Amino acid sequence: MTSDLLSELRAAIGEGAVLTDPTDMAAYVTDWTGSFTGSALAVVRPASTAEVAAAVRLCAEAGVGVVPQGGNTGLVGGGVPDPDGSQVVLSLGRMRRVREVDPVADTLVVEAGTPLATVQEAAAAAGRLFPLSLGSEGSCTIGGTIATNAGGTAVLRYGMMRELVLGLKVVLPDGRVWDGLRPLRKDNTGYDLKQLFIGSEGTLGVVTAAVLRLLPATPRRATALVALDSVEAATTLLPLLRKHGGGQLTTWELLGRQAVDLVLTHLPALRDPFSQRHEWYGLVELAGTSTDVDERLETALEAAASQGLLLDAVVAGSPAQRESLCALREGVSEAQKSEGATLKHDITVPIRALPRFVAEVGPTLLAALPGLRLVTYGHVGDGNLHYNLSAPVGDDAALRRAAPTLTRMIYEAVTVLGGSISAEHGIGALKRDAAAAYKTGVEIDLLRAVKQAIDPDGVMNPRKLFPVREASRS
Ligand code: FAD
Ligand code: 2HG
Ligand code: ZN
Repeated sequence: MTSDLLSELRAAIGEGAVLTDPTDMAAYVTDWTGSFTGSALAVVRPASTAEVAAAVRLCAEAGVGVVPQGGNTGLVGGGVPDPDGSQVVLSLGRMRRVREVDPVADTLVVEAGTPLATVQEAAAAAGRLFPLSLGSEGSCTIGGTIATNAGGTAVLRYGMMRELVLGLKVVLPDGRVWDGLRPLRKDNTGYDLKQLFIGSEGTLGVVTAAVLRLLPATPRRATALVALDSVEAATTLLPLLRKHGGGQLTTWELLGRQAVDLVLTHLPALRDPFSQRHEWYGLVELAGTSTDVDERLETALEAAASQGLLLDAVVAGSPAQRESLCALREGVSEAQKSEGATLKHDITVPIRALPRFVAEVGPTLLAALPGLRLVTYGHVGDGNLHYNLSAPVGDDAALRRAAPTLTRMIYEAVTVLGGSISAEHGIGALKRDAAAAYKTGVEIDLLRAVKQAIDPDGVMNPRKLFPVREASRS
């Protein structure tokens, strides 16, 4: 049975596009965090939508689950197979072409396996901007950013991936193709089908191509790192930055002391730009076409200082200085990974509630596990914190033991404040049980109904997003 499927896959998409050797498959079965390692029946690497459709159809007929995978940078274990070796990983890695940039429609058509950075470069070469911006942009793919509805550091101005997609081509769980690859800004013909697939984490189909929106280029950037005494200062500053930013405010990010310390420890090329240590930092960026952004940033910082909201500020004086300031923020994931056991919480609450969340939850966690390190940072302008935990120095086991309790404390506080346990990374395998516990019965019924309608046999990404008991096939 299995060998029949493998022969049929080889016949459909080519001998070299079906990997079965464990060494060849190794990079596809472990996630970026190293927390999820699975085992696959095969890794298939189709080169076209027709080949994806053929592969999915064959797997569906054989009753084998399909795990779509892009750059494998996901942080919730959604793109790697289960450990039982029963699933096929479908990598989009060979579908990496920017097919068209249309200056009239202001759109870009791209294959799903194309790295995000390639799309940013193609937009820039055409004098336009594709604004999605993530630390993983060199490796993550357009298909992955669509499947996770990725966010990043420019959401404040441009929204998440959902707001940047106009059309999609998707291979459905039975191998049929939905061709919605249209550049239309207006299409009120019923449910917006593409939005169902955006953020569906590979559980409804395989995205093979997309039409993306382009925006005006913003070559001039004004960037500063500011020192703050509290999270409240960061949330209080937001309306002020917005007011003075005049629509050009793009980024407002928070960095806690522990996050900065980890970056300075593990990325030794980076320096603390301040002579004094501070508890909190904000990274602010305005982007536009002229020196107006510099003037606006200066005015905003002066206004903030006059209201006593800033302890200090460093304004980037050159592109290289901007890179170093941004690297302090972008480097946290990598630095924390190098520090040992990590427990990630990608949470969001209404922005006004962020100071209360941080003030109330931190002490309860530290009481539960003395020595715990609170690595708090993230997209404060969106109300989204990466409320990550690092083990007490030298005691990874303690964090592992306490993990369920600590996570429960955090998610309960998030729920009380009307927030969400996943702001941008998704549910995947990491949060599938938690998601079921923290969503309402009505929400779960609706999610199940959508899954059942589109993938009744449970072919796509089994045991992800939904709790294990709901999976109907391996
Ligand atoms: P993968 O990891 O391969 O897959 C992710 C999910 O999408 C899986 O469920 C998979 O099955 C599904 N999938 C992948 N491709 C397809 C497809 N073509 N069709 C259907 N389903 C598919 N995320 C943010 O939102 N904001 C950030 O700021 C951010 N920063 C990051 C920084 C670092 C250093 C790292 C390592 C990760 C970061 N991420 C961030 C998380 C990650 O990069 C994003 O979730 C990204 O969108 C994943 O893209 P990928 O191509 O790597 O997808
Ligand atoms: C970021 O904003 C990413 O840097 C990654 O979303 C967060 O590693 C993390 O927990
Ligand atoms: Zn993030």
